[in-house]
Amino acid sequence: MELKNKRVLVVGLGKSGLSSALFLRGLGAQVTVSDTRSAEALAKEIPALLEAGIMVESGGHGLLTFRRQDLIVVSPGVPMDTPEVKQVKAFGLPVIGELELASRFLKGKVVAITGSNGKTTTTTLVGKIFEDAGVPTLVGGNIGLPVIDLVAKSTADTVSVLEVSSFQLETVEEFHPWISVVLNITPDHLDRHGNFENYAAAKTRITERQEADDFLVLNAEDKPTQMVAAKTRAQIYWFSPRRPIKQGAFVHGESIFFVAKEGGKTEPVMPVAEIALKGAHNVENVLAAVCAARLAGIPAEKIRASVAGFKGVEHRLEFVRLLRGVEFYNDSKATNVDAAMKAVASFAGGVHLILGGKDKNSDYGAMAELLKERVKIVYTIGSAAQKIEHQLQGVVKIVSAETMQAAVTEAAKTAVAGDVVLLAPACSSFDQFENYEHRGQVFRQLVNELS
Ligand code: UMA
Repeated sequence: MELKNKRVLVVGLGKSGLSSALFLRGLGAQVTVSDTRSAEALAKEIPALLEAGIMVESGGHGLLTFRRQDLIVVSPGVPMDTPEVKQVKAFGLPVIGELELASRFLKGKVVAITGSNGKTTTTTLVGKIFEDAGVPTLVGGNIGLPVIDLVAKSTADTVSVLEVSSFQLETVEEFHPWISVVLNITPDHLDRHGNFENYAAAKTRITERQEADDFLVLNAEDKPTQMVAAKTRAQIYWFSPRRPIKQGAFVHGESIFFVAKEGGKTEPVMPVAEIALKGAHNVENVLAAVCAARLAGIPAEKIRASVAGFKGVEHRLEFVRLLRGVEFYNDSKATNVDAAMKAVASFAGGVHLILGGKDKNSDYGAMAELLKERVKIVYTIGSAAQKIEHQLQGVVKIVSAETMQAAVTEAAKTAVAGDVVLLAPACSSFDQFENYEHRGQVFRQLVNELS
């Protein structure tokens, strides 16, 4: 892709936009960045951009700015139905995302991991298994490091393990993973994608460019991933925590097994009890990682050692503290109903659950049965609180806490030894926090300050 002297507009000046703009400028493109945030809000970013010779449009997107370009690169958080984006697409201007831009320059092989839940844990785990096995590995993507930042470090020998979101996949064209993993597809981001079908279709694009010598790893217990199977040319490997699989990874009895080829031998990988992570959903994440690692030729005994040594990722069912017999867990990354249910299901009962934040057009009623079974009290916070209270009325005792501080204080006061206080909010964080990491940090700090 020749970009020297080409006019390129980067839309959005978050992590992806900043890295993309500097990368494009480095290639000699004439770069403009456009962001809806004000110049004051962008005061930290603007000087470095101007210094590099990049033009900045702040405080909104101007249609004229969009029209005067050869290429538009959108950040993941910019919806494709943003009026200016829609218009220039209609004029036939090429519009791609940061992932697509990066994949045109990234050297080596790609392992791409998507799913509604578990992708950060699985990406981190796969990265660790590869690194432990001595594979030159880069880890990035939705996990927090734009893929464009990996380009300079990539070589023909590197494997880039990428967490990819539906937002990023929506705009791919030539993105071509060697191994793709779809962990699960459950309703999420319906505010952005409009409906579940569009969301699932975006996820399915992970395999669009895969060929017969590539691999696609799918969850045999998650129906929507079967739609992905119908759309691929790659070799499919399934995983299941419940039943034997002809080609892929599964749990049988107390152990994990892998079958490399249908009709081939079943090789033992490791006892389930050696997995250090909590929760049944993490067994699925491990099974997916086992498939990806075995397909990359990493021996079972090395995988076993890496998995056993993997203690998990911040903000994902992260153990914070034990206080007077009450355990506190931070699952701030549970930003949708399904993820929150998985977190709750990791505990036998006695849960004090902090729910709420910014609603994503979710149905909290879907949690009713599980909450009745395992949750003592729900503490609501944020702008979704009223909707949650309405949908869960009569299901479980609800305390309207409004803020994280009040929720933590109340839950700590009420919980008794053996109970669990769990932040698994089922909502995004943007009403009260900068992002889910910030929300998790605030929760952790409040918990650590309890006396
Ligand atoms: N903006 C506009 N116009 C718009 C919308 C946004 O100008 O119409 C601007 C905002 O004012 C802001 C910038 O765009 O300045 C933000 O861009 P962004 O939302 O794409 O944020 P980045 O910092 O680039 O982060 C993105 C991902 N964010 C989203 O997908 C929302 C990060 O995933 C990712 O880690 C990062 O790229 C690196 O790849 C976060 C996320 O929430 C963690 N992802 C979702 C999820 O996991 O559920 C998909």
